[in-house]
Amino acid sequence: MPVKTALLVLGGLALLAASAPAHGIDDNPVLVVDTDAGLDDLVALAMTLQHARVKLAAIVVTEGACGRERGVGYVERLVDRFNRRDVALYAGTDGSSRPPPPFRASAERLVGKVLPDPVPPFHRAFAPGAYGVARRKATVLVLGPLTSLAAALRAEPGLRDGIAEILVAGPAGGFNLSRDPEALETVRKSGLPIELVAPGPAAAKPTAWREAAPKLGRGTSVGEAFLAQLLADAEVRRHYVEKLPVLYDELAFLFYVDAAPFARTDGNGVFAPRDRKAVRARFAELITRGRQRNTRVVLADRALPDGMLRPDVRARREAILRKNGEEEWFSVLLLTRCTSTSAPTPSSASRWGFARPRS
Ligand SMILES: [Ca+2]
Repeated sequence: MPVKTALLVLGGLALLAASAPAHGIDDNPVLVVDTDAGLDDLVALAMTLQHARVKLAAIVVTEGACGRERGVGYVERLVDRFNRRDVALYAGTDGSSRPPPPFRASAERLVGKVLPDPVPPFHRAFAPGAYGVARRKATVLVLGPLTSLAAALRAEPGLRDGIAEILVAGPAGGFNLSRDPEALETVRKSGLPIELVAPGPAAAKPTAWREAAPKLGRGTSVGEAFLAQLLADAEVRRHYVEKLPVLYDELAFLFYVDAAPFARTDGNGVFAPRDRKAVRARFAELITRGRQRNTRVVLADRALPDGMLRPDVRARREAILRKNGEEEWFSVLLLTRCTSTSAPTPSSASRWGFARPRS
């Protein structure tokens, strides 16, 4: 990144440093992910797609690690695997005339290896409205270059009113910010809060992953099965673990879910993980907990309103979730008649029935 651009970035971010992080899946549950479909993007998306409480409204696939057309086809395969066609999937803008980065050919080949077979296209053409979510402000989680987000803000400046904040994976000089300096300038000038989530020593992947796929949980979530498949391929493992020895795009999603294991690294809105153990535990939790199968079963993927449960069952639910998790609670739900006949009230219906208490 040219020095002048870097200074502009830091200058812009310094203005935001005084404000506390505004994000969080509880206070702002609508999320839009902008991705360039690298291997780390796929892992971050796997955690996002299977999370029971994240309201993922849209995914935009911008050129970067992968080209736009190839990338959006790859993300279609991933979204289909998680059976999340309820999420609006958009191709990014074709506004970038930059030559491909030197690692594109290998990124496209390796990403293609770990995904399921191609599916008939279902993505939408690029539209600025991808970042605009009706009624609620969105957090935009940027895992690739800012090209599409900037194009949307140029085309529809009013979009900024619908965006609560922008979280970008990577440090100020990282690929996602330096790939398209003009886009960075547009986003910076929008005045929207920007926070960067940068890797550091605490983001190191376990060296054991170089040898074999880790056993992180019971192997029952779609996300864990996907990670295991990804790391079962020696060539992919070499790239994902040795060439990229730290969590990168995945960190931004970890930060979105819970900023506690992160600390501000300076006065410029850049956060980095401060506790390796906490980061690994959160990563394991997010990849292993969530969607258990890729077909919908009754209420499996929906929050159950408190109003549908008798008070004693609500207390029992909390105890089960604390002790044995969502899978156990769902089994109990299927086997027991525990719903009441009273209709949920609007306020109770808006709450997360399956929410696990935040620790
Ligand atoms: Ca990326």
